Amino acid sequence: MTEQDIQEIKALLIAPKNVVIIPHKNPDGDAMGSTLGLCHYLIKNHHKATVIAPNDYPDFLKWLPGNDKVIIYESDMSNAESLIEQSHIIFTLDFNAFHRAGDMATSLANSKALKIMIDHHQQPDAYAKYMFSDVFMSSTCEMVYHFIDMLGDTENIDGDMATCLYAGILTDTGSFRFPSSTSKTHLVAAELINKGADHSEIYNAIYDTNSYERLQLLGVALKNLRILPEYKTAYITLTQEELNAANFRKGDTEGFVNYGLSIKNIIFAAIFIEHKQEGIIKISLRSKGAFSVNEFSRENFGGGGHTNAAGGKSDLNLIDTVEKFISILPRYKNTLNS
Ligand SMILES: [Mn+2]
Repeated sequence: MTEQDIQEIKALLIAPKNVVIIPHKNPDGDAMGSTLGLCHYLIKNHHKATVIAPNDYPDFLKWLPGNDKVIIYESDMSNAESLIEQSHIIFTLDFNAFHRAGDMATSLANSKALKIMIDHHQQPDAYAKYMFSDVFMSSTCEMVYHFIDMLGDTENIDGDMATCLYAGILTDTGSFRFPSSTSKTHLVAAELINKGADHSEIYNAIYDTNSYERLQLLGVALKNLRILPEYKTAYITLTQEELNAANFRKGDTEGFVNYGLSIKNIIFAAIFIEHKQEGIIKISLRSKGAFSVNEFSRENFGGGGHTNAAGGKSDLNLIDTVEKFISILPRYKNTLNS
């Protein structure tokens, strides 16, 4: 984002605008934190701003300030469509390709509204008039802070904004432990605490929310965990039956994949989750160091993300998906062992 861009955006935001802010499908903490944080900021600056999420998100994010005003596209389509229709500006946050907005993709593509992207994923599409894209950023929430900073307006960040932005930084950095979490990230987090984010309360609200069923499901996942030492790889499977038996709720499997990575000498972890209704296997991939799960997913499982965290999917059944996964590992053996 150039100085020229910033000046143009500033000029654009002088008069009240209708603004729609979109997170990616299956929104996570960073997606909801960044969209809600920006939404509070724009409303405070007299714009009419609304967050429209493509679909619903887990309960552990529903305490975020402003959550009650979020519109879920899937269940409130006509309202969402008319807001998109009337919007002057559309912000797309924490994603960079329309298809990541699920069923909203077509409406976004057809909309004449000016588009601004704030995102830290790789290989952004060129749909936005203004692009703030930086793969070295810890989180989109950190970028929203920098965006407000570039507008010269951090003094207007209040407790609600700070809480939303802090929540997304916390979740996207794995509580500040991923390499993407820099000294700058910590400085932003410190600023957000100064502005009213209660770091301890936010942590509890997000992470100390286990249900008994989720812990039982975690037990099943850990029992299903397999390791392939020659590839420094660990993977977990969960069948639809196992999910049903544990009374699975959206978000329950969040973070399970990371247990594989916590094993000594394992640098690549995967989880394969059966979704009978959609007829697919959802895949989450994590790595440590230089091994790029973004590339691995792009090459084999039609997904992508970041170097150390990516998603993907498979149309094969669960057993065949795992078989495919194991069969392609030899191609990566050198990289995994370097
Ligand atoms: Mn993110």
